[in-house]
Amino acid sequence: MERLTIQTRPIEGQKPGTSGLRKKTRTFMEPHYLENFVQSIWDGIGGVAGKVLVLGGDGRYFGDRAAQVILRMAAAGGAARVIVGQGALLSTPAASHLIRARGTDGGIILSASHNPGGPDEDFGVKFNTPNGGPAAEDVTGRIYAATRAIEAYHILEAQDVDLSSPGTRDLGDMAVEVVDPVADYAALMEELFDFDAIGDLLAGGFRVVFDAMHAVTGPYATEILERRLGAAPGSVINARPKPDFGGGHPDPNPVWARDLMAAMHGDDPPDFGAASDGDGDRNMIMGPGMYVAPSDSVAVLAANATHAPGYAGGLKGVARSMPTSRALDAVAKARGLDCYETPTGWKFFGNLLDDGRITLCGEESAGTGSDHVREKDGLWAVLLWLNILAGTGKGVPELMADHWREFGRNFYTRHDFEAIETEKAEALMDDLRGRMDGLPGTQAAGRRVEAADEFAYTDPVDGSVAERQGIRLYLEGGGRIVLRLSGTGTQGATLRVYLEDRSDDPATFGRDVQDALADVARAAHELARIEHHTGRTEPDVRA
Ligand code: G16
Repeated sequence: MERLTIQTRPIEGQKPGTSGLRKKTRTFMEPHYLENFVQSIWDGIGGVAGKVLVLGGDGRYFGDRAAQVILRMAAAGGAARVIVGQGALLSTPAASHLIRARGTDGGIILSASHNPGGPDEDFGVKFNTPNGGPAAEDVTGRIYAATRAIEAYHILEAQDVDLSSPGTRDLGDMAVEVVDPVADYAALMEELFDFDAIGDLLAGGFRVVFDAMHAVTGPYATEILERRLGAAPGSVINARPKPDFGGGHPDPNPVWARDLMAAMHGDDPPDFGAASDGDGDRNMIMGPGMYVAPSDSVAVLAANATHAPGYAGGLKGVARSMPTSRALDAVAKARGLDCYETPTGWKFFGNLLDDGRITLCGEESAGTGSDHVREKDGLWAVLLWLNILAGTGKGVPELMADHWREFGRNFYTRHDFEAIETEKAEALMDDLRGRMDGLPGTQAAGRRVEAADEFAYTDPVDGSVAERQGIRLYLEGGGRIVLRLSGTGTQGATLRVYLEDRSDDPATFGRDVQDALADVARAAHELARIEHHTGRTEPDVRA
């Protein structure tokens, strides 16, 4: 087998975003595009000679081809071993677990998360470090620098490696170890949760539905929920992973998880509903006729986690991304826990988890997780919910009602304005930034602005600083508006407007969320001059 050195040149735009490099699949399929980025990962981490890596992805279109290229490039770089999920499949949390459990030097995850898949849709490549978490800013910075200086990449000339069944194969001098993608992850879940209690709940007639959205969690959920916990066969729907996710967006929210919404809002709904996304790290939780907002979900999990054996000793602390609602802060305050506020991006939780400052964390974007891995984890959240429902004997609506009575309610929604011209989106942010200092004391939509700032984060563990992480406008009475531009889109810019309001009055807890936040939304439009800059009056998505 010959080791080829291919001359190349830097390709524009290979800067990793919120979570790795995400682009149109056709962009990744262009000559040298994938190879340039993979070589830059190797160069950014000081080479792969002698190293052990993990490789897998969410099964989207082009993932199988990309995996073969990456294996040949790892072999050419002198890697000792690559551990690959069978069929090149690994959910993001399962990859994080394997990276940690096998003591490896990191891994590559092939996914564009909740974005659709297919030749005209999205693809992504992300490097995770030996702690199992997404590479931190210093590492992604070195990778990006390497993409701008690259002159050549190295690849082995070889046939495809058989990834269709477990076993170890040679690729030049490198070992390719193909593993069952589910086994180790399922064993970890059995350590953390009381499978007997959950099994008893299900045996007692408690019905669940889990929508895998034709994405990677199908095999994981079928094994854990149906085979190990005894949920009725067919409880996992859309269970077979497909390269185009069956033509849908594998995004677990009320807009895209249509089958789940139909089941939970239909006649005789199941007691509990959930969905996960393309790569298995996000989650959506529902009760009969009821959607649980991700910001509420992380607060409920923090308040009740001790029902699960893995958290019976209590939590060290908690964290949320800045735009996530402050429902979690209310729990932390009542329980005497430290609560950290980080920029958007799971990578920012890594140091807090590694340093033992927090046990549990979550984000408004449907991500929740704990120190068991270094990624957010969709099925983990589902199992913790089930463990809590089994432990408390409550249903989802009852648990939520009790939670709001104890901690108050943070009404919360996110309005997304998608595919805006990048210059216009940046002009909006620049304009608001320029006017920010003059806003406190002014009124918008009948609400007084109390404070305004732009979020910057200093990591308490390593002192690294992340600036310009979103503009915050605080309103009198506990309201808050946050504006930032998404770092995961592949087309133009997405303006995210996060709206929150607080109530301690039980008479309001049943209000419709969009209604409850209508004046905060109007204030956001006025203060940020959204129509003036973008021409838009309505968001594309209300999450
Ligand atoms: C990624 C990050 C999350 C972030 C989300 C949305 O999730 O890991 O931390 O909240 O993107 O980011 P943005 O608002 O910049 O689009 P995922 O599930 O897409 O990997």
